[in-house]
Amino acid sequence: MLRRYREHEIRRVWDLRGVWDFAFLGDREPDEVEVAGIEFGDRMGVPGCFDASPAYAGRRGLAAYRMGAWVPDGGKYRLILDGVHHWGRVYVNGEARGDHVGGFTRFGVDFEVGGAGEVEVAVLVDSRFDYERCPLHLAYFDWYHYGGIARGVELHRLGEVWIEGVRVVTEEYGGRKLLVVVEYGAKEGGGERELEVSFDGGEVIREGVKVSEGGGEIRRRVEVPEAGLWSPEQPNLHLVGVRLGEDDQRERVGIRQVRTEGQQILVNDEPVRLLGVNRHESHPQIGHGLPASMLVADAQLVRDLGCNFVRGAHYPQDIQWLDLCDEMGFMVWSEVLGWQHTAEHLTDPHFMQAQLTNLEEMVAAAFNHPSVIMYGILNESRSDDPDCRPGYERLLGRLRELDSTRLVTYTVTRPEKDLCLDLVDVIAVDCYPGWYNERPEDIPQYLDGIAETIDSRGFDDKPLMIAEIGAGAIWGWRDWHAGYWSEQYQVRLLETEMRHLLAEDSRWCGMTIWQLCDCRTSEATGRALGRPRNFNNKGVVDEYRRPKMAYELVRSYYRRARDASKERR
Ligand code: ADA
Repeated sequence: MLRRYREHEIRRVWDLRGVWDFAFLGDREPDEVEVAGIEFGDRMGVPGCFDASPAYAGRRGLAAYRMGAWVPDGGKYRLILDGVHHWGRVYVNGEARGDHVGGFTRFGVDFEVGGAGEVEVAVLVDSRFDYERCPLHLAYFDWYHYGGIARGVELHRLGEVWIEGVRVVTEEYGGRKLLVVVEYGAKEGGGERELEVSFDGGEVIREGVKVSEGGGEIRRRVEVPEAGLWSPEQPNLHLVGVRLGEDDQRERVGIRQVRTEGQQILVNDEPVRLLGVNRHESHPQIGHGLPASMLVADAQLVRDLGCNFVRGAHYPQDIQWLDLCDEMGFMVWSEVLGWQHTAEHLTDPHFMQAQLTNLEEMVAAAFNHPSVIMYGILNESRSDDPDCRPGYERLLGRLRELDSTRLVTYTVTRPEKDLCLDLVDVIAVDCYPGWYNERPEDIPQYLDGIAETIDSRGFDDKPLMIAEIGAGAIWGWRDWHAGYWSEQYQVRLLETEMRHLLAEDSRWCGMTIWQLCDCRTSEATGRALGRPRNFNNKGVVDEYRRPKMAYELVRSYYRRARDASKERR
């Protein structure tokens, strides 16, 4: 999807972004809609979010998108959609081809055509909250769930045998030993195809392989002694190319190892201190579908702030964003969609299945991105409730099964009674001292108290970080009282917190400020009343990325901390 490198040199791919036909259908049920009967009286940009446009601002409901795609010959095709908010059903020539739940992950639908011509692609998009249909997006979450086709759409021509995906695993970073796993699909089996693997353009494997009917997996080991390693300071990247018969795929990868040792996180055996921000992928005029220019602008802000770490809160972020993180040397926490769930959800098989699918889709997208060093689940859910523990075990266990090369974590809000800390590699605490609780002057003791609690519970052998901390400030609101919502109060809290958490001898291995940018939040009354302007105002820049007073403060603390760790090396 408009990556920073060409994913295919042989496979034919058509970019379907542009202006599509659009109809807002409101409260209609998707099962009752006849696609052929829809009157497409309007148009909408793809990617984009219809409710971020003035004409449909704030409207939730069912919407329909349509476009005509040209196919040059008969055969098998795949439509790939990178983000449909938040439930979607895809039709090709009037026939439903597949549904998808959850807005922030890729899915595809396959179809066959008899010959060259135009095919009608239609997508029903539902942004209403409906637990039965889509338990991943719920009304009470603290962000605005925009609706629409928010990320790119592509059409791929597939042959008799096609590559489903390529995963490149660093097996031994010192020896530059890689495992290349090629998943493929095949209409028929028994045939032989040529497999070619290249590294930075140079052939490393060429051989014949038998393909199995329906598909299968090919695993090959390669050694690339000359390759540079990926690290936050030197983010070297390499292109791994795979050709299987008439199909091909390229992946841009980094060779590195992530692990923990005692209280430290190590990248290539070097301790790293995480200096980060939480990032929502949201903009009031664009919704969730940020164009390349905005992604780059956000990445430049992260770099300018001196950060080396970003938490993708609270869902898998755009693949193009991960590409930027890879090349700019940011470490990333990639998170499964979720927010403050209780046992009611975690014991519900319907919810758990949706979580597992979302998790699998996230891992598939993140796998070859060296920037992603850890995965997170279930933001601020009830990990202190014994009824929730099986859910945590299941999701974290599945993450480890799918990808054992990364760390796993979740955010802890009740450190004294949390019941799942043994399941994670990194203990990550969310707290808002001086904002929701405690007095500003008590912040250092409060933070020390959390660390002592964790350690005294026997987890002093694990890295401990702050995943969220911060304060709200309305851009431009400066006041002699320097109280709540003023830019000065945000500065006061962040300064106290950063000074303490980033101290040389700190127990904390990192921190992520809540948050990089202000973001629109849920329209639900309870939430709106506690959030001036209906925004979560804890950004160090506002929703238009205009800096608040806190920006300079954060920048100076993070830059100093980075310089200090460079000196130590
Ligand atoms: C929580 C949550 C964030 C945000 C934050 C806040 O920690 O994870 O999404 O809601 O609180 O602003 O209070």
